[in-house]
Amino acid sequence: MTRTKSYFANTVEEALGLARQEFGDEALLLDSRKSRPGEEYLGAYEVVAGVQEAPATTGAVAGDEACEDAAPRRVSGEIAALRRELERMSGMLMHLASNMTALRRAELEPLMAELARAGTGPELIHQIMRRIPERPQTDGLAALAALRASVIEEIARRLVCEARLDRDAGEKQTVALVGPPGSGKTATLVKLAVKYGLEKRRAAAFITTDTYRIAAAAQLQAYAAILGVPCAVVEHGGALAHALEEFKSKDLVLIDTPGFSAGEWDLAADWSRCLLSRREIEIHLVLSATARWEDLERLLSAWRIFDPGFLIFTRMDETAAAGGALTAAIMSGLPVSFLGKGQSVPEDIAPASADEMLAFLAAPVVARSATA
Ligand SMILES: Nc1nc2c(ncn2[C@@H]2O[C@H](COP(=O)(O)OP(=O)(O)O)[C@@H](O)[C@H]2O)c(=O)[nH]1
Ligand SMILES: [Mg+2]
Repeated sequence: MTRTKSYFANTVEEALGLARQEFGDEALLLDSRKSRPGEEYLGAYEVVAGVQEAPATTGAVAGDEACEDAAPRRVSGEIAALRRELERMSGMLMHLASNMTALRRAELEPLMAELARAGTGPELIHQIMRRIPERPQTDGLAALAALRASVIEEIARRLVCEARLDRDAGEKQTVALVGPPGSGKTATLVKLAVKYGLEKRRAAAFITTDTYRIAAAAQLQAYAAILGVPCAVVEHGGALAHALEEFKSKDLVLIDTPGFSAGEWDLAADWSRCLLSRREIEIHLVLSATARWEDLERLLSAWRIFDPGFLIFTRMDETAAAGGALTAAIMSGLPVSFLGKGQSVPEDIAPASADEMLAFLAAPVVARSATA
């Protein structure tokens, strides 16, 4: 099958050139003549050129426009060349991307190591690192500083700090502190009573359910006597309800609880039911900031029976690297209400702040402990 087309130009040579541009070298000169009157404006000569085509396999449209389904070899050659070029470019891009990732990983590694040294849990480290955006196009030190800032920002975004004891006189609140033995519940309770009760002219009262350890209740009673705050010692749920009724006119009622240990979980479960049955009680779980994430994770899981609404970390003064506490706060999803920073009552407590919990990241941990 021959496909034909007319070309006009001022010389036969030129018209044939046009035909070859379209059909390639296979273009055959079928006819040439002077242009017919009325067509001279297209060129002095008309050349009729043709090319032998393979028969169409599909129902192709015949004629000059029907060239899609039988692309000349030149076109298919060009397509093949383009494909090769695209493959080469995509290979280059992949190589570049893997170089960038390796570069980024190398820059992140010291930060990951720093977080791990500070006791941060591995799951949290990986979560954070995955979220760090591509490094900005800056030079060495500035890039590292920007990377550190991104890490701090990403952690801070996940950390919730919320201390809700700063209320006006007349607003009522009941707070229970629960947690493992020696975590600092009683000391924290007294600090809170002074800061958010006495200093704010809010009437405070203590209740302790800790009748299981020798002198545990006596310790709180001694503080109560010094501060002039009433203190009820309760041994069971009924007595707790009675004490809450007795203190219903108080603004701030603070409940101390025993530090249940392994083997006392039946007792803990009884008290958790008691506390949880009173919806007005805010439960704060008190944990030490010096504990490792692995230990805090177990404690969080064990103390979940109290369904705490907040976390308090004590002993912030005893560690320069509270990565475990940070991980506990973020992984539990619980807001941190207060940070204990020493034994002095009431000075050594403050509402939790992300700045303080992330302070260990502001400067390399090694440098900080060297100057401490
Ligand atoms: N260094 C330091 N010691 C604390 C802090 N909070 C509590 N403590 C001390 O930890 C010890 C146990 O505290 P306590 O309140 O009796 O713990 P509880 O068993 O949970 O009631 C006491 O000597 C407290 O003074 C803190 O933030 N920093
Ligand atoms: Mg105690």
